[in-house]
Amino acid sequence: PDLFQAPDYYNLDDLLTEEHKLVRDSARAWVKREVSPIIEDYAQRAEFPKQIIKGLGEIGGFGPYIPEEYGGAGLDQISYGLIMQEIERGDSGVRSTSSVQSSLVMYPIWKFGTEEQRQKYLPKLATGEFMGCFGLTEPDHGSNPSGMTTNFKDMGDHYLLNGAKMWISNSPFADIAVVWAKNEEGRIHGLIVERGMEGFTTPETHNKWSLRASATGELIFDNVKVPKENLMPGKSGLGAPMQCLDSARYGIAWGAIGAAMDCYDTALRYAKERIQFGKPIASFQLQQKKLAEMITEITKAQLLTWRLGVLRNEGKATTAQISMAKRNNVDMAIHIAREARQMLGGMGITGEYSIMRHSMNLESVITYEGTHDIHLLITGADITGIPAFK
Ligand code: TGC
Ligand code: FAD
Repeated sequence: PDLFQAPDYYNLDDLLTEEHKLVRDSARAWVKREVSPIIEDYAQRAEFPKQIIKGLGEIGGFGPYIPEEYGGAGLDQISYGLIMQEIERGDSGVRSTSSVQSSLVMYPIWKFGTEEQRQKYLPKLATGEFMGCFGLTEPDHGSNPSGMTTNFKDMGDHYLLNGAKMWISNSPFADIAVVWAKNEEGRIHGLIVERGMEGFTTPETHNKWSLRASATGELIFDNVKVPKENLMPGKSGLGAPMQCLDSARYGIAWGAIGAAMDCYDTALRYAKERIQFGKPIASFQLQQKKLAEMITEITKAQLLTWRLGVLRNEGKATTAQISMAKRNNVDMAIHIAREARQMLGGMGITGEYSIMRHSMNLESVITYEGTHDIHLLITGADITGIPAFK
């Protein structure tokens, strides 16, 4: 009773194990205690609440599926999804921090790094002692990362890195950056760049109206000397960062449900309490239509992600299946946020309620990790065999 309301119209709980429910409920309780009471203020001030980092590590928010021997939580993909859902019920920006650290920093080090790199970085990333960021997007290359110009040269005893990345979540405070850059043959590789390396700077991006509680910035490399042991040797080519994106996009598909649930719960409660024309607004058919459609869409999204989680646990989920879920669920959430905002009338635009913040946050979520258009084209390419992006 102490926890958030959680729409579960099709008894999805029956499909979860005791461990799934335990993991979800501890994340839910933590978000209610540590995130929800403070997040609106931080978003209004456009500041990342650094004090939540330790707690995020404790609930499994950093590397939920990374093996315990490296400090991760060793959980399955459904538990990972449920953690993302609960965190994003609080705020998409906090979920971003968790997604980046888990799927875009820890995942590549775990999958493509050397044993020394795993030992050096993963346990500290799992607790939040080290924070990481992921540099793929550049000022001139967003949807088409393969065109990147950031590059490194082999100087014998080290690499020399030059270029710039833009729109990088966590960059202003990250201790390390997983950076994707081309070698002299034009092949993409991942390098671990550490704060403090000469020529490496991370200016913050200001004046965002979206994801205000998440810090975003650039990564600038001006003749940065990167030790050779910082290259991740396990995989090269665009497929390496794309494999990380598969994991992060899967988490976002779950996270978007959390934001939608919070908007739906808020609108339902408000509609039952708000009296106009002598009746609760929930008694009017137009408002019932909005609520009924919201719970229908949330339920469909829950079933999609649950099945996708099972496929991922079996190692069978395809990139195109993940694209479909990311695209559908973020679009679902952004529509629900907009309808829920209207149901609160004027109150909906204030920070007294979470809806407007979710609505603005979701404008980033529908753009990052592949835009709404790009995910549609990935589905199109998958079903026709003809990629339309080129
Ligand atoms: P394409 O020709 O399709 O592929 C190039 C090579 O990569 C391989 N590949 C994959 N391998 C493994 N897993 C995947 N998911 C893969 N996807 C592609 C592919 O097999 C091929 O290999 P090879 O050996 O044949 O060379 O590449 P393309 O250049 O045509 O681009 C395809 C496209 C447009 C779909 C893709 O590049 C794309 O998804 N663009 C969107 C970019 C994007 O999502 N950026 C995200 C940046 S990170 C971020 O936003 C973090 S926000 C985090 C937060 O705060 O939560
Ligand atoms: P563009 O690629 O320029 O796209 C502009 C428009 O053109 C879009 O509507 C797009 O759908 C459309 N378009 C592009 N190509 C096609 C096509 N072939 N056919 C049809 N339409 C097309 N990146 C990182 O690497 N790391 C991060 O941590 C990170 N965090 C982010 C945080 C925030 C808050 C934001 C906003 C972005 C972040 N990104 C990050 C970058 C994000 O991944 C890119 O913004 C995204 O991939 C889109 O690239 P772009 O902004 O350059 O848009």
